[in-house]
Amino acid sequence: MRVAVIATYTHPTRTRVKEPSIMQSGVPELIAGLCPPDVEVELYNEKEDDIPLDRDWDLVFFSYLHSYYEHTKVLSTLLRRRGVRTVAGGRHASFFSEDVQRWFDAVIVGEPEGAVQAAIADLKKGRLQKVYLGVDTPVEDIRPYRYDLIDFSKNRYRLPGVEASRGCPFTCNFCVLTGHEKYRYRPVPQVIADITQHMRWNKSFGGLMDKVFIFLDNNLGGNKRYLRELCEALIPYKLIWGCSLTFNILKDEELLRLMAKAGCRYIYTGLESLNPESIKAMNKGQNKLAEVEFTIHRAYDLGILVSFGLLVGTDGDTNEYLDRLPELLLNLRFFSITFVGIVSPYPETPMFQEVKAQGRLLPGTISRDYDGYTVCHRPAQLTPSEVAEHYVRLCQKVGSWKNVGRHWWHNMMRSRMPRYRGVIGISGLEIASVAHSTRNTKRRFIAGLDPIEAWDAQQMSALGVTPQVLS
Ligand code: B12
Ligand code: SF4
Repeated sequence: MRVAVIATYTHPTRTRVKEPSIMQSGVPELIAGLCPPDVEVELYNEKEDDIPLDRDWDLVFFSYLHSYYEHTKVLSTLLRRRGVRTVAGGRHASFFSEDVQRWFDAVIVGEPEGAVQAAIADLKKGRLQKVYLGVDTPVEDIRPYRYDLIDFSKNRYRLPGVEASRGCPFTCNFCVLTGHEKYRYRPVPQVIADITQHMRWNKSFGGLMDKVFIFLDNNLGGNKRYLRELCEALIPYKLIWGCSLTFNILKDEELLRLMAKAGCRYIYTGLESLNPESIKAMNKGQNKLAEVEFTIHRAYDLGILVSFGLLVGTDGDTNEYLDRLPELLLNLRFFSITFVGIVSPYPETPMFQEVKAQGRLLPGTISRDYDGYTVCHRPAQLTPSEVAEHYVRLCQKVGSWKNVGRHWWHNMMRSRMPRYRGVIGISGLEIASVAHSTRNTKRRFIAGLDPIEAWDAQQMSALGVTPQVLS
C-alpha cells in the first residue's frame, strides 16, 4: 500500500511562492511514524516544494491550517478524481468535521495516534470509514518521528523538530488551543531518546546546523519542574536547540541559566503587544511589560536569543499606540521579531464568539482569510483599513535590512556561548522574512478585498469547490 502525508501551504501574499525556512510542520514525520512497516510512505511539505499530483498513491493524509483549507480541498478533489482516497486531520478538520467530509473521504477528529493506524487497516479491508475519533493520546504513546524521511536538500534551512508536550496551560482568548487541548508532557527519557537516537541532523552550510533542533511545543515552559528535568537530561549531549514558551519563564533567571547550559540558544515568545490595554484584551496576563527590556537583555547575556511575535488589531490597540510602536521597538534595541501578525478570530476561539456576538466580523469572511495576515473583524478602536496600514508599515520597518543590520551589530558579540553567533546570523534572515508578506503590493490585507490565489480560484470553479464562509 502506498501512502503520502502532505502538509499543505499557501503564502501570505496570496501568490504561489514557496518559503523554505527553519519552521516546518512536524506532522508528516509524525504520521509516517504511525504507519505500519508494510506501508510505503512519502512525505511532502508544500512550504518547500510543489505536490506531484500524478503519483499512484492509495491513500493521502492531509494536514493543514485554517487558511489552507480551500487549497487543500482543491488538492483532495483532484486526487479523488484519480481514485486516490484522502483523509484530513488537524485542528480545523476536528472542529469542522462535517464540512470536511464533503471534500475528503475521511476525517480524523482529534489526535492521530491510533486513528491513523485504524484508517489504514480499514482501507486495506476496503472499508474506510467517514469519521475516526482520536482520543486524547496518553503522551507515553507518542511514537518517534520518521526523521529519516526528511529531505533536507529541499530546504537547507530546515531544522528537525520534536514534541515534548502537547497543549498549553494558558487560555489566551485568540488562541486555537483555548478550551480544546489539555496540557500534557512526555516522559523525559522518551524525548531524549527521540533526539539522541532517532533524529537526523541537517548537515547544510558546512555543518552550521548540525546537532541543532527545535521543540515544536506551543509552550515548553508550561511546567517549570518538567522543563528543569528536561534541561538537566539534555546537558551531556551538547546539542543546540530553540523553543517557544511564555514570557513568565524568561523572568526566571535560574531556569534560563540552566536552559542556556543545556544548549538553548533561541526562545520564541508571543509578546503580542507593547500596550498594556491590548495585553488585557487578549487575556494574556502572564506578559508583564514593565520587565520586557531587562528580561531580554539578561537572556542575551546568557547566550539566548529572544524572538517575539507581535499582533496588531486587538481591542486595546489605538492609532496612537501603533504610530509609536516602531519607536518603542527601536528603543528596546536587543530584540528580534520573527512574526508580525494581524490578530485573527479563529472560529473555535473565545475571541470569535465575542466578535461574532457583537456583530463585528466582516461580512463574507472565508477560511482563506483566517491566516493571521488579514483583518477579519472590526477592532474596538480602529477601522479595518487602519489596521492594514499599520500592519504593512510595521512589517516593512521590522523586516528592513537596516533593522537586520542593527540586530547583527547589537547581538553578534554579546555572548561567548558555543554557536551563539551562528544563531544570530541565521535569525537575521528570519527577521528579514517579516517583510515578505507585503511583497504583493496589490494585497489589501482585509477580508473580502483580496482574491484567493488565481490557481486555486480557477481550480475551484472548474471542480465545483466552494469556499467555507465563516461569517
Ligand atoms: C511549525 C509551525 C508553523 C509553520 C508550519 C505550519 C503548519 N503547517 O503547521 C509556519 C511557519 C508556516 C507557521 C505559520 C503560522 N503559524 Co504556526 N505553528 C507552528 C508550530 C510551532 C508547530 C506545528 C507543528 O508541527 N506541531 C507539531 C505537530 C505534530 O502538531 P500539530 O501541528 O499541533 O498537529 C497536531 C494535531 O493538530 C494533529 N494533526 C495535525 N494535522 C493532522 C493531520 C492528520 C491527518 C491527523 C490525523 C492529525 C493531524 O496531530 C498533531 C498531534 O496532536 C505550531 C505550534 C504547535 N505546537 O502546534 C504553531 C501554530 C500551528 N501556528 C499558529 C499560528 C498562529 C501561526 C501564524 C498565524 C503566525 C503568524 N502570525 O504569522 C502563521 C500563519 C499560519 C496560517 N497561515 O494560518 C497557531 C495556530 C494557527 C492555526 N491556524 O491554527 C499555532 C498552534 C501556535 C499557537 N499556539 O498559536 N506555523
Ligand atoms: S500562551 Fe500561546 S499557546 Fe498558550 S494559550 Fe496563549 S497563545 Fe495559545
